[in-house]
Amino acid sequence: MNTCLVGLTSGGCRVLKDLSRVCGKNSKCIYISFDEEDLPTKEGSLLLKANLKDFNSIYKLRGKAKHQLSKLDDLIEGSSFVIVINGLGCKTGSALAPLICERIKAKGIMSLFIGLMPFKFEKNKHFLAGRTLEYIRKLCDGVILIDNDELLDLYPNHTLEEAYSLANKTVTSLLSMLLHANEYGFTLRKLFTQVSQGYTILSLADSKERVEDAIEEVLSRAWSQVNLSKANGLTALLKGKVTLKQLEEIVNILRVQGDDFELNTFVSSDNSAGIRAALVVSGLSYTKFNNYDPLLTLNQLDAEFEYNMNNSAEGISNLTNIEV
Ligand SMILES: Nc1nc2c(ncn2[C@@H]2O[C@H](COP(=O)(O)OP(=O)(O)OP(=O)(O)O)[C@@H](O)[C@H]2O)c(=O)[nH]1
Ligand SMILES: [Mg+2]
Repeated sequence: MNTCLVGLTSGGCRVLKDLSRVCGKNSKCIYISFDEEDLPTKEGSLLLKANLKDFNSIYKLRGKAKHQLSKLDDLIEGSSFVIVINGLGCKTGSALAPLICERIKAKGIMSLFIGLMPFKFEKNKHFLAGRTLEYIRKLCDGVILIDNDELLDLYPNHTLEEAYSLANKTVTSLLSMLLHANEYGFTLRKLFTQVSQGYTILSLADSKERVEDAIEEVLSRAWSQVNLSKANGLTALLKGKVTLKQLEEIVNILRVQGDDFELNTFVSSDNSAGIRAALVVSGLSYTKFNNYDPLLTLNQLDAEFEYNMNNSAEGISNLTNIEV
């Protein structure tokens, strides 16, 4: 399969730069941004031009980008599979992601979108991230989401740059297992049959000494994002030394998280000390990110809120009945 990796704007380019160290030989890497500093190399990159005043509006940025993206067609020519990596919620990335995904779809190329979701303290980005995600979901064959709130838990005492750097290493080392899937007996076709249904989240654990701890951590993070029992696919990715006995235990632990899902584990043995684990949870119709777009939750009413409203409505009518 001819795989092409596309990194969009600051976050997407940063992750792709790390990923290119492990996957660059087998896959073509394309960096796209309005900001020259995001592009680690000139070769195969698309530096989009815009005026300073265009940065005030997503709509203007899209207008500027649209004409310049025809070059992307040449860059992805001959690819049978494109992976787009993008941090959602900021203006430039959210301006570009739908345009890029539309273009890939129009060419009939299979695509996987890997979205970095904003931190909980980046509340102002949630709405845009939620809306963009909904749209992208319809364009791409699969969507894998990485919740930046996990970084907050994993690296609370690091700076933002340090946390990005540490997390991006974990993300890329585990993504590389998916992208080199055939080496580990897991095919991209299998991955796609899982991620093409509903949403998929990728939950990470920091390097741990014991496999059991890594699995426990990754499970508790996944549960904090989604209801695992509603998933229809679980894939555990492990990097490090795992014995057969441990593998059996892991499968037993994962099996009881739900009742009717496809379970896959794949292990990449390496000599590094410690174990890295990630969990790909797929086939989800609902994740916490659905709440980022309040329009998607219009039919979910807060009973407590309604009760208070009714009470205060009574209060108001009582007040209007008071004669003065
Ligand atoms: N995991 C991870 N998330 C990142 C990284 N860089 C940015 N993000 C997240 O991605 C989202 C978008 O951020 P950026 O990629 O910096 O935004 P942008 O698309 O360049 O947009 P502008 O701010 O307009 O330049 C935010 O929620 C960030 O928290 C990164 O290296 N790793
Ligand atoms: Mg940027």
